[in-house]
Amino acid sequence: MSAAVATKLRTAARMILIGPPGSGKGTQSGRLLNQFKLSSISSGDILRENIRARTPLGVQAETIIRQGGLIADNVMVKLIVGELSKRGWVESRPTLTSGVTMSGALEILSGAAAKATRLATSESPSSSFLLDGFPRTRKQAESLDEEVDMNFVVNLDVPTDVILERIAGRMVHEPSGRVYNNGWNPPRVPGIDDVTGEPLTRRADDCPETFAKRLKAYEESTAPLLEHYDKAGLLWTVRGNSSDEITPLLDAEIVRRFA
Ligand code: G5P
Ligand code: MG
Repeated sequence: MSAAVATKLRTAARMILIGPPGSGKGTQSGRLLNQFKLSSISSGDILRENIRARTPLGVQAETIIRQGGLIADNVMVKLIVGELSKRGWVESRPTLTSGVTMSGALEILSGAAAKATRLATSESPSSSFLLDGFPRTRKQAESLDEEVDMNFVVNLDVPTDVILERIAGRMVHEPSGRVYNNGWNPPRVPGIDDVTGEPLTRRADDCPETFAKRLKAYEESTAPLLEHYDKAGLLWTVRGNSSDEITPLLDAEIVRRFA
C-alpha cells in the first residue's frame, strides 16, 4: 500500500510504536516509511539480524526469543541507543543538567567530563524516525528518556482474537523485515519476497506455544510502559481490528502533529 506522493512533515517526528505481538507494528512501519519518508528501527529485526550473524548477542538472544521471553533491559538500551547514534539520527553533545556549577560546566565544555553527554536531535523533518518494539518496559523507556526526547507514542490496540488468526499466516523477508500474510497481503509469487526475489521464511517464535508466551510477556510489561508515556503527555491510542482501519487514523494524527 505505498502512497503515490509522500506527505512532507514540517518538523521532526520521533515516534514509538507499541502494540502486542502481531498487532501490525511492522506493517504500519512499512506504510509510514512510504507515506512520510520516515526511517525506522525494529528491535526485533535487529535481534534477528544478530542471530543470523551469530554475534555473541545473537547467540544469547536466540534462546530467549524462542522461549517468548524478553531480552534484558540494559542490553536492549545499549543496542538501540547505539543504533540511533550509528545511523546518525542523533549525536552526542555535552549536557548541562540542573545543579551543575560553573566550574563543573567548564569541565564539561572542556571535554573533561566525557561521560556527561546526551544525544542531540535535529528538528529538521528529515531527521524523523520511528522505533518499532522499543522501548518495551518502563525501565527501557526511562533510559531512552535520558538519551533523547521522543515526541509521539502510538499504542496499537488490537484485540487478541484478531491477532491470533494472523500469526499462522505470517511470512517474513528477514533481511529487510518485510512482512506478508498468506491470506491478507500475500507476496506476488508464493514464498518469494516481492522486492528482492529472495525466499520468505517463518519466524522461529511464531509457533502457537511461543506466541502465547510472547503475548503474556507483553501484557505483563506494557501497563507501566503506557502509564509512563501517558504521564509524559505523549501517548495516543488507536483501536482497530485491521491495519487498513488503523492506517488512515494514524496518518491523520501524524499530519495533525507534524505536518
Ligand atoms: P518483535 O519482532 O518486535 P513482536 O512480538 O513485538 O515482535 P511482531 O510479532 O513482530 O511483534 P508486529 O510487528 O506487531 O508483530 O505485526 P506484523 O508483523 O506487522 O503483523 C503480523 C502479521 O499480521 C503479518 O503477517 C501481517 O502481514 C499480518 N497483518 C497485519 N495487519 C493485518 C490485518 O489487518 N489483517 C490480517 N488478516 N493480517 C494482518 O520482537 C521479537 C522478540 O524479540 C525480543 C523479544 O524476545 C520479542 O518476543 N525483543 C525484545 N526484548 C526486550 N526488549 C525489547 N525492546 C525487545 N524487542 C524485541
Ligand atoms: Mg514486527
